[in-house]
Amino acid sequence: MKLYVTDLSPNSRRVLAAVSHLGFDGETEIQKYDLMKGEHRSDELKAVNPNQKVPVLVDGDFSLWEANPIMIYLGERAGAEEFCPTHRQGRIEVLRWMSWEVQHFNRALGDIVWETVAKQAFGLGAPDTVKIEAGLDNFRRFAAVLENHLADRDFVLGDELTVADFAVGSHSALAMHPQSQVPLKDFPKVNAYLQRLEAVPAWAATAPKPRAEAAE
Ligand SMILES: N[C@@H](CCC(=O)N[C@@H](CS)C(=O)NCC(=O)O)C(=O)O
Repeated sequence: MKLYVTDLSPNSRRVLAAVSHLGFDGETEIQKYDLMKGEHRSDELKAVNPNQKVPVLVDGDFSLWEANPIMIYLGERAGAEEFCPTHRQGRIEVLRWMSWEVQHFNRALGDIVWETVAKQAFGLGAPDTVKIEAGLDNFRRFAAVLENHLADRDFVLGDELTVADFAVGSHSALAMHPQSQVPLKDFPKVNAYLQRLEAVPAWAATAPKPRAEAAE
């Protein structure tokens, strides 16, 4: 298999972590693009993803883009029933939390950390405080939902890690970054959940590196 990714990207991290968690490292070639250099605007990437975005997984003659379906594909390919349930309720729960994180929770987190962490890391100018405030309002609203949900479980679907956690927790490193301004201390169960995820070996192995190191 071949996986196209980039550094400092929660979408790339979740699929890299899934590859590692499911034991596919040995059979997966990783192609990294530097988005700041426009490397993803290549014909090679366009041939496998007309959006010219990463991540993309190519498995034989099947190319798949969008991070969450890639993780599910890998989970099913591995036959990892606990991590990626195929029974009706589990499957729908995964879909529910993936829809929620894309549309609400990580959209809010992404809006905040783009301004507070990523722009600086990429040298893209000063943070926009209006956008940060809007992101914080949304974050507080949806983090409260997750906080309540985690009152009696360690992970999103219960007490075991599933593919839904690599989706919901995908922004963990950026959210916990000292510059992020994300009010995790107001959501102790969400905070503990993100720490728990960071302790999962495959997740820890894909932690973002500082830009200089990542460029090596
Ligand atoms: N919904 C997509 C998002 C993919 C995405 O936005 N990727 C970013 C990197 S995190 C990208 O490739 N950006 C380059 C561009 O938009 O030109 C997914 O889940 O994979």
